Amino acid sequence: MREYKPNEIEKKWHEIWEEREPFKASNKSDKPKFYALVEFPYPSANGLHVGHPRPYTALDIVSRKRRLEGYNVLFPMGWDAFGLPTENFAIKNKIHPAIVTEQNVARFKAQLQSIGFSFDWSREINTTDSHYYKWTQWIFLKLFEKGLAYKQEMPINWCPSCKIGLANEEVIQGNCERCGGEVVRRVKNQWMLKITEYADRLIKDLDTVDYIERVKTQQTNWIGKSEGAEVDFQISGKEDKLRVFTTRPDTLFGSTYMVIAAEHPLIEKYKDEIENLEEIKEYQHEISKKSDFERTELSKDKTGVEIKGLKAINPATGREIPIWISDYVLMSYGTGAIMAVPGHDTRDWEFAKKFNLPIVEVIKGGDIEKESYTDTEEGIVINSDFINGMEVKEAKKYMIKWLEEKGLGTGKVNFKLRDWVFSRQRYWGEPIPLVYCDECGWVPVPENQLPVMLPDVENYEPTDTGESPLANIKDWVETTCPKCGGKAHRETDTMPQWAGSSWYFLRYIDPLNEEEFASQEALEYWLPVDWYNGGMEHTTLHLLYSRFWHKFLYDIGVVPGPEPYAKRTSHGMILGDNNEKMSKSRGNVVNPDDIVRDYGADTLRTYEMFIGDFEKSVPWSENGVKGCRRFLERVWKLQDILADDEGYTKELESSIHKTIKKVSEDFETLKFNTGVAALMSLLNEFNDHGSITKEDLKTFIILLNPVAPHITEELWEILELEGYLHDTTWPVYDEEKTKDKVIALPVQVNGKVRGTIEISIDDSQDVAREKAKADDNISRFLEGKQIVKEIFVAGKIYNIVVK
Ligand code: ANZ
Ligand code: ZN
Repeated sequence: MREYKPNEIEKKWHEIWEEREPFKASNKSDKPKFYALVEFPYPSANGLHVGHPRPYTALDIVSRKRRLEGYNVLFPMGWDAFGLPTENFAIKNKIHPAIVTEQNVARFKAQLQSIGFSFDWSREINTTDSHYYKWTQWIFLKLFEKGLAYKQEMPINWCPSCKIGLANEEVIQGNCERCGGEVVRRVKNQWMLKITEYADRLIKDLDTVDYIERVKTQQTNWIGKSEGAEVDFQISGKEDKLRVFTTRPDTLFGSTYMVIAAEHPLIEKYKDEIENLEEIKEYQHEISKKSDFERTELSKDKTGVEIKGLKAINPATGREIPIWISDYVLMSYGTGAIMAVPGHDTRDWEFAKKFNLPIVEVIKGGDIEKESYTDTEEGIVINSDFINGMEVKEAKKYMIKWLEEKGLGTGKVNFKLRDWVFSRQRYWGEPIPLVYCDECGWVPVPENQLPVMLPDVENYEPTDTGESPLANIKDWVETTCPKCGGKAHRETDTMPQWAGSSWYFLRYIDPLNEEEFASQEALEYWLPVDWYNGGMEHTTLHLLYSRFWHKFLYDIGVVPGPEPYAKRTSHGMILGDNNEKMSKSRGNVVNPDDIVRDYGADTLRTYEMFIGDFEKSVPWSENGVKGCRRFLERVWKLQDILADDEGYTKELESSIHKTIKKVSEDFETLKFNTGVAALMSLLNEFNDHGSITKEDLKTFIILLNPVAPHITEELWEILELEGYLHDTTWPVYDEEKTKDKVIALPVQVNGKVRGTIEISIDDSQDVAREKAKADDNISRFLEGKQIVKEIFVAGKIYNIVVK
């Protein structure tokens, strides 16, 4: 027997696969289809780390299994290559971002190929390829045409160090997601996409897809649907009303003061009448530096200033109440003003305690001296005139009706979700295909002139004015209006990194199509994606954005269904061996290249799956890697115990059927670790048994193949099995044979165990009696005696009392 040399074997099989193309998907096939998708990587300068292969191996296993089960499988890969890190790296090292991208892609691709993933490389895509971004621009134009892209002065999150506007989602606890630096607010004219128009459907349609629960919950919370009412509070002695949004109209009688956001226009309007304008201005200035996140942090000490000289009237009680400003009320949500109900809202309660404002109990059940009572399920309304005694739920409805009848307010649904800031003032992104004409306004570049190519420039460094570097390229910017032929200039902002990934799964379906982003026929065949696995960190960004774009494409009739992904699962992170997140700065990054070189790709893959529960974060361990290598060595040595005859090993039959069942099920239910463990224990049984048939070994290597494809293909060849493993079929099990049927049942005679009988668990007491009588040891105690009592517990014990 040869030595197990993974590097040689793996290289050999990569060549065979490249030559034979067993993983190539066909757009015309009679087979059932299966579309497996993993998130395409951003090709950074760092290369892969061992976290990347975890989800890739998982869906590679599913894809390989499906092919053996007779499916036409699409399992593609590509590059999400626009974006800041590449641009920043390019600037720092004075290399064009396109060249940086090319180098990084080459490195990533070589790494992925060395691990032996069964991607259909003939469908490789790259978001920075103009043949690709032509269609990203095309989709943007469709959005623009339908009024879903608009330009607006926006206070945006500005990262002074990256010199870029960030979407809310890219600001993590007040800091830039990319560089970690502090984010400030700045007003900028930005392209926006109206994702809010799809908010309701984005929640509702989650019922139609098979996503793991935490993904559904996170998306639902992020979209944040709130049902309640808008209520008008008259400003005492003035024409104006102050409108609030509340989810608790049932507590209106308990509103003892109001709070408006610091930016609320009411302040500017009544500046001459506000007695403490100076104090208010000072407060406004103080909090203008803070992000929304900091302002609304629950734990923080409440601050605020009363607006002296203005009062509002509670429409339910008719009483005058004070108006305050505080940072805990945001201008960007609801109406930018609230009715404060300190008895039943935590933040209002803390604020009222601090500034000595009255607290009125209007829902029974708590102790509002100690804390606000916020339970909405149990409470009964009190101190509230005509709604006293009602349950909260009923009172809400009643109050909305009352407000509407009196013309004081209306029922209202609000969403936390904001429109998507779609402009970036950077170079390395898709140009926004619009031109501005003084006569015609914003005019789309005609479809037949797409793509609007990203111009080649000398200097793509960001400008301090916050304009995109494209603004400096005069002969690119200056153009003619497609509508009137007059002078016009191009939009110089580019799209955010999320643009290309919002529809990439569609392009894989028909990647070379020059006429359409994909042919209708191919889309009909492949969609929806059957299984999409990706990181939890993409739940509220990429996953939501791509669902939004897909719904839009569905609405304009260019994709066949309203949801892109039938199923979504997610993996846990791989941590450093010290249990910390892997990162360059912590120095605990493991490079898969090293593992492949020292142990082989099959060992890497096996360990990636065996490391632990797929859905949980787990620390890397070099010892674990070694254990998996030893397992594969033992698999290799199974050749040694191959029985000469082709005989059938009855003893192993049940174990084999059980393992087929276990592995088949585990690979479908994210239990890759226990699937591998089942193969390890079958291997132990083989060795305990001392010999195995070719047939049993064949079954074993097919089951192991999706996890460790190289060693198993090689063993297939060594065993001189027919054709190639990748052309064979997945084994089926016989449910009957997976059951532990025959057991050894202990038999007692007058309280003493006298022997055991081999009996099936389904057998009756009569069968047990016959077997006991037939057993030499037991029958000795029965002969010449009379059976007076029997206790038969199937599968456990058979007790006979004789006289
Ligand atoms: C009165 C009230 C009584 C409220 C009560 C809550 C409990 P969600 O569920 O997140 O939508 N609110 C409204 N606009 C706000 C803004 N711009 N900034 C900060 N807070 C705002 O929350 C809606 C509730 O948050 C609203 O209902 C309002 O307070 C507050 F017992 O109104 B409530
Ligand atoms: Zn014009």
